[in-house]
Amino acid sequence: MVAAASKCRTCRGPAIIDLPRHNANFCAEHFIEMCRRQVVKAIAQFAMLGPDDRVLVAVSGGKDSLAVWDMLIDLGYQADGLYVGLGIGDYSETSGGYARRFAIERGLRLLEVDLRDDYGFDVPTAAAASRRAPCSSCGLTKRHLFDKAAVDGGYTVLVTGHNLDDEAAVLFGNTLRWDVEYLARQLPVLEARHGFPKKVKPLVRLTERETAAWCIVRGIDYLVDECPMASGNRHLSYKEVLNTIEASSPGSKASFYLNFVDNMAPLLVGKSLSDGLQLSGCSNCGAPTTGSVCSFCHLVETASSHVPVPVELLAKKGRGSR
Ligand code: Q46
Ligand code: ZN
Ligand code: ZN
Repeated sequence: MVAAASKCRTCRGPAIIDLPRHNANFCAEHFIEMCRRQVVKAIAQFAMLGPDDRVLVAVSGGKDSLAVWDMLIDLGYQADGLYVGLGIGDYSETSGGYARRFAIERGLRLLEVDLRDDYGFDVPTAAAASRRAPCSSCGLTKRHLFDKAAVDGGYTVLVTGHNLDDEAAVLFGNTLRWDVEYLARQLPVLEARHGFPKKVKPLVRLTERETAAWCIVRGIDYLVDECPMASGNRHLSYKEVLNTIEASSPGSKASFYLNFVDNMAPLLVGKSLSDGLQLSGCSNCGAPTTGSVCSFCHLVETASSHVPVPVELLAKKGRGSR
């Protein structure tokens, strides 16, 4: 991770990580301090959380969601976790184990929803039944279940572990298409509206390499494997492109995303068509929707009556899209 003789920028002790975008190396203690500083800065800059908020963290068992949960607890917030079992074969079995162990070891509360047990289908079956890309059915499902758990549980904020690499890759895709609708909504905070909870992304100032290093230094065991249905996901190739640019020009990724948020996003306020949409309650589940039945209830109806599809059948098709 770092050259043997490198010294920490803060204390001049032996460094454990080099961060070219900060033109600095850090020891474990001061790396943790730097991460905390970045998260505190993001929370303050975008008014993400207050001391009285009841926080629900969407937890997958991967590094980002466990890191953000750990950081919020470390910073003194009251935060429960939510794990959604997506039924993606062994991947889901294993990821659930990491989330549960993390919660048990720290005495934290983890809510769980299981797609197959609670709704009678899983992500591979939903993808096949609806003829949608796996990540599209999965994303729709997660958004619905996260929102529902937050609202039903009386949580005031829903936290996700999206990091700088995730947000920069999504921004890159939206910019390639000049998709103003998505660009106008690509903010680290979405306020509560129309029955949706407030949603925040406290890790937007940290890269995925940094969240992985946070987990290693803090002794957090996380699922390293990629989801088997992620192959072909366009955002993975956008991340590669951005990493190539970052390697020759450190700091590009952060300025691409953070300067968008500071300089460009304010110009897009009010440009999202969805801001003006009239939403009513889904006639089946009550969730906010533009039609009479929400997309999730449509998906439940189609997928729960479909013969179960094993993950192996779809995993290699690489039709992912988030
Ligand atoms: S879990 Fe779901 Fe991701 Fe797997 S199917 Fe795609 S969206 S890649 S974060
Ligand atoms: Zn140090
Ligand atoms: Zn519904």
